Amino acid sequence: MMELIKGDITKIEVDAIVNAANSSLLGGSGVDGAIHKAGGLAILEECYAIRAKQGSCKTGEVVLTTAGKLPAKFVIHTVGPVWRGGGNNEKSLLGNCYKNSLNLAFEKKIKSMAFPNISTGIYGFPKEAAMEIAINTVREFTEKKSDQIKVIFVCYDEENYLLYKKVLDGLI
Ligand code: AR6
Repeated sequence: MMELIKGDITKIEVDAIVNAANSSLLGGSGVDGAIHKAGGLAILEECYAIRAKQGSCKTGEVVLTTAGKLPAKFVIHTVGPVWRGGGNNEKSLLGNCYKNSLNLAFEKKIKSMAFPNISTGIYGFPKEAAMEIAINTVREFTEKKSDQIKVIFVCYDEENYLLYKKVLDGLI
């Protein structure tokens, strides 16, 4: 099941929210900064522990932490690709962010999760192409693996919201 919300992902009450992190896992600006700021130090402490164990998080991969003070229970941190013109595997790497987040949620028996528009801010991924990858990857997961997870796309900016709305209005 897919839903669309315009707003701030730190306010969403779901089992897991997804963070558009960077490979250091140590925070940044954008949605990453907002999540660490609202969630408090517990998230960062777990990120440090994960780094100590496995090193950095590669593009397209995911790690799971507590959500600290956020209304969500968990944060799934994923590292989106930096857009470098499209010839550097950016599209499949972005697909991996969604796929790996969904698979991790499935493993952890998560029933509801919220995605931000990964890579479409500082990392410069074209928004329409990113939206198509996000929706298609979730659809494919729903059809092939499980339709038991409620997926909410949380768009912060109007441009992303309208792009998602255009497609999802025809689907949900
Ligand atoms: N809730 C939901 N979405 C948000 C929020 C929020 N509170 N704030 C921003 N967005 P970005 P990236 C949207 O730049 O492009 C960080 O420094 C925003 O409108 O946060 O993947 C990391 O540490 C945009 O559509 O992430 C990395 O270094 C979307 O979130 C780097 O930025 C993603 O924008 C990652 O860049």
